[in-house]
Amino acid sequence: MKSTINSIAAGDLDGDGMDEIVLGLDNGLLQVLSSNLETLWSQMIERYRSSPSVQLVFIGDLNNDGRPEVICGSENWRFYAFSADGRQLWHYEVVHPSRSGAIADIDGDGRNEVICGTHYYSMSVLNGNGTRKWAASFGPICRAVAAGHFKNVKTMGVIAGSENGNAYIMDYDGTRLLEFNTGEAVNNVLAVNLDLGTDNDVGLDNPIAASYSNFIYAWNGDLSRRWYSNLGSPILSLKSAVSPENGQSIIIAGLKDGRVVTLDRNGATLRSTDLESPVVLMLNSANGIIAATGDGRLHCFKP
Ligand SMILES: [Ca+2]
Ligand SMILES: [Ca+2]
Ligand SMILES: [Ca+2]
Repeated sequence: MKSTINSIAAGDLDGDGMDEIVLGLDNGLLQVLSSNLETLWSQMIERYRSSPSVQLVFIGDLNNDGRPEVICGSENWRFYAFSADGRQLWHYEVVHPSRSGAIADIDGDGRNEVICGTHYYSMSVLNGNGTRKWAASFGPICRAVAAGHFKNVKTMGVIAGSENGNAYIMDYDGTRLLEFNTGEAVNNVLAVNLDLGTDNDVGLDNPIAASYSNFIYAWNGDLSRRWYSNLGSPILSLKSAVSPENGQSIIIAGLKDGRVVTLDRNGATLRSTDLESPVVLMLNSANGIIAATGDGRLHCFKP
């Protein structure tokens, strides 16, 4: 069944050491392919409050059995969880279409939570069984979420990027710690250990937000500003990696003007590559960064 692919994820669902591929399709199909691209299972999401279009897919262990489950968020106002072999486990109505999500053990109890960002004024955090833990109100539109150990190694904070131009940081229990206005939509956020590979590395992460305003910001765990940088074009995609040269963190930003800019851990530009078309998506892979550009081309390069 041909349809636009809205989201893609990869992980070893059956434990054979090879990654399966999870696709979220615009026609409502959630599809799991083997590493040689045979369909292992699929589920057609139903129409509910709106179209069943699958907006995002991700993978993580929800029930602590060491095997991943598959989570998807749909335009139909629901998030769904499926077992690795395709049985539906639960769905949860987040009220308004799904726009972003993540899985992480934010309260440090050894079990993962599911973070669900919507097109409306909310972001919900669910227990692994699909029941609600807490919700944060902001927005409209939660474009991106990431969880990291910002303050301590036990619990995690959540950074969310909103269409309203703000980055928000919440503590593990939903307490809002920071609201910062970048002036334009924040479509990408990350949690990255910027001290990795240095004498200052204590295993903590830094919240990072990238804006359509051309600016990228990084904070410390005490939420003081660590650095910011003007990349000269709206930031459409964002990834982090570890530099093979020195083992330190690097940030890779895909820009509307077609450049991919690699920043060091202090926000200084290391290099810039011109892909000549807006860099709409990037993916980390064993071969390097895979970038999709607006002219329909894929590029693979070392960051
Ligand atoms: Ca596998
Ligand atoms: Ca599991
Ligand atoms: Ca937990």
